[in-house]
Amino acid sequence: MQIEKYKIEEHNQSGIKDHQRRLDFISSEIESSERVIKMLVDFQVAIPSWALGTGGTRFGRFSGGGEPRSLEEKIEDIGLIHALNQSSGAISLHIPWDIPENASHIKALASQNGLKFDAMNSNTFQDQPGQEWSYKFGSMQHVNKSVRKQAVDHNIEVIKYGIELGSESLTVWLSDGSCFPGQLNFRNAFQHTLESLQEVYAALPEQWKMFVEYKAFEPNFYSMTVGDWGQSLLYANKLGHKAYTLVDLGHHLPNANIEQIVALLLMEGKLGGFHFNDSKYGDDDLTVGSIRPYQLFLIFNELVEGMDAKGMNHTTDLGWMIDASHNIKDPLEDLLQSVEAILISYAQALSVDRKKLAEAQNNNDVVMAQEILQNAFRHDLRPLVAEARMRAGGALNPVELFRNQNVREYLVKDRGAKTVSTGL
Ligand code: LRH
Ligand code: MN
Repeated sequence: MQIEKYKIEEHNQSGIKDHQRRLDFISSEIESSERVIKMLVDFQVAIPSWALGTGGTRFGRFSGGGEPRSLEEKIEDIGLIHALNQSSGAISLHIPWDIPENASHIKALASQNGLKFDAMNSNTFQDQPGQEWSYKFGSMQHVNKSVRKQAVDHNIEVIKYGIELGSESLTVWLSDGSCFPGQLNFRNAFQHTLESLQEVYAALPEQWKMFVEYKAFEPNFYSMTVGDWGQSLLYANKLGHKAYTLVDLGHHLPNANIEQIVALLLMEGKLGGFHFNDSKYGDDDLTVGSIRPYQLFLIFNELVEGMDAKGMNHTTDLGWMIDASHNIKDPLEDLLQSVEAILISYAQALSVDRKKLAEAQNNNDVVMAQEILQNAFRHDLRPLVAEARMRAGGALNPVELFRNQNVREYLVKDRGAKTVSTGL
């Protein structure tokens, strides 16, 4: 389903007076509003191809209907999100859930929808029909060389699909690990995994990046072979300059200080990108900013400070991707809310008075340092995000327009109430 440009303009016209009033107020409050708006316009977040349907848990899955039945329909849905917010101009594919049977056709359809291909994702955490070797006891860590080779070959195949689509990065998340003490020799598992990743690394085209995604637990519940940022950094350092760590916000042990991890990985030049989501307990894959918006702001505060310290380009030098699963919300509304939360936190981080903060830090003025940070966090910068969206041709209020246009009703009528899309 397409949303015509005039529908978006009509929607913006009906909300322009209130928007302008709010924009004028916040622009009078913070002096950098124009700079922030310009940087928001350029900031793009990749949408995961595996999160356009209804997710579920082992206890149940409650389909919302109208889910995409093919990669083509997934690209249309992401195209619709991008038409509404002009901040979702990339799709991150998961193989084999979304194999581009006809890559040139898929590439053309994506560019018609203003989309490019971000990181490709491999999958050695499920056994595919007819697969020779099972990944029950792991993939790249496996004691059996044939299983490791199967996993390496799969990742090289994923790179091939990515090259055809114009992607320039591969995310490797390994579910490998153990569920019981004694099950695994940790050193052998690490060495096997490193050797396997080195074979995949050797197949990367010159300008490509490899993102090594870590996770503290699930589906293994005693050890994970890429279990935390330290292990991921160990692999990335041993692999070479094309290898980086990937931070999925839901992959940490309770109360981990993620913003400090981000600051150090950035300092080391080994932070590759993010899987944004939110969580209260485990890898809950909830809407970004829905549980801990202050943590998200603190992460972007370290990102802006650290990237500027290294002269990095905010838009292109890191992988900005969402990784979420929608158990009860409409997947498209959930993704619209997630992108909004990311842009709000980025805007708040851009509005931090860095000079004053550095002064407070150098004077051990703890109170003032907190005042400066929370002042930025407590500013309602949604009018800046809306203004950036409108200037880029998007809607002032994407979720409102999505609903006014009865998009889900239309998709259910067009695709059916029981369609199931591939993915989580
Ligand atoms: C693992 C993970 C990984 C994906 C999968 C869909 O929890 O975050 O990034 O491959 O979710
Ligand atoms: Mn992830």
